[in-house]
Amino acid sequence: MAKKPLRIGMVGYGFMGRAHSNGWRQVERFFPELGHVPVLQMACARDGAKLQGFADSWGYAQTTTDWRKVVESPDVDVVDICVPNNLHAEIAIAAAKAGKMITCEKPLAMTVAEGQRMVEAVEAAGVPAMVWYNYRRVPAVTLAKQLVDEGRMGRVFHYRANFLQDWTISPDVPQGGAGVWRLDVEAAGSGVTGDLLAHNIDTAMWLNGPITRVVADTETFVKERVHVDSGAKKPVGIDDACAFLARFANGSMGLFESTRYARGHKALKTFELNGEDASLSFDLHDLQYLNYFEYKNHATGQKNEGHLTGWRKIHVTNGEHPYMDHWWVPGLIIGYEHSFVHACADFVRAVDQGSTVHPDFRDALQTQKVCEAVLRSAKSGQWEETGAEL
Ligand code: SOE
Repeated sequence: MAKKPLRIGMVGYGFMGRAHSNGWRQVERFFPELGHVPVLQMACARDGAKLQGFADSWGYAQTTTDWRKVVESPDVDVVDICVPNNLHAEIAIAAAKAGKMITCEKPLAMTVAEGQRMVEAVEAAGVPAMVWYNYRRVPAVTLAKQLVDEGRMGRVFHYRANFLQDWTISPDVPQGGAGVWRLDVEAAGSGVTGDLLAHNIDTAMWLNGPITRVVADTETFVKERVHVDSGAKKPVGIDDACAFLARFANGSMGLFESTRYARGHKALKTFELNGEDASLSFDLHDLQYLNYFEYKNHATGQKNEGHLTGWRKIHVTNGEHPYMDHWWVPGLIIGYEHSFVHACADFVRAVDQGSTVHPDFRDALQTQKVCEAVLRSAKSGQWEETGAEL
């Protein structure tokens, strides 16, 4: 059967522009069963010279420096939004109104109110809309979800996660501009809460249900940084570090920490879930493994006690593991970039079938609600309700 093209209009060409472009390019080769083939149709960014280099290396057919041309183009089916957070809403809402499908980088928006408008726009237009919380699609993380859904954990007591980096310790790192827009509150909305904890919150709520309330503490260690646009020092408005306690709707306790000031850590991203019957844990540095401790088997009721009790380190590379039948032979690993290929595969499959792909804008809005409650709590010093529901 002839495959149909799915023409991608990429807005932005930074780190995520490359990660997504690679995903769109690879997916056809490794998921040949899909009915649509992504075509890199149009690339858009403000800097025309750099844009051409990006378009040439990835094979985009057209370029424009105006995102409205992407949204309005009859040659584009999917608008892929990879620009700083303060531009997500305007582009996504315009794309939805133009009837385009949308894939949007995380976090969804600057605020819950903005995210709500984005949800309304895509739901009114009835267009598929996915947010790139890519870590869900690391096979070991997807396997964790499978184990939870199989009912293996029993009553959940604890969920803890962290995401630690160290790249902004120097006061000489500026704010604003390529990459470091993440330090500029006007472009990013928040610091580690929206940039890093949002990933952890998305995975946490996917695995363990809604987070209902939070109490948080944040810190901005470097109070002023040069802004790239003006060359002058400006106050830093983002959170450099954030720690919060949480309660999930299922009664379990949550503990989350993120910072860009953990000297020696580039991307220490871990989570652990402790249930009455089992525990599981994941570490992004060892992303091919899921660690699983089974106390009581959910099917037989048999308890694992005695001298052979221990954690299993599951090498998630077998054909029966999520996504892995599309890659190499058992035992051979895949990496970070494959989580984006998997997102593309799931998105294209949903387009083929006319079904919904998660996390959609409504799912990502729930994460936004938790992020906002975290920042609210850091100001109020009180527990704050999140209003998140799934
Ligand atoms: C920040 O350094 C960053 O690139 C985030 O923006 C990404 O979302 C995260 O996956 C890795 O770290």
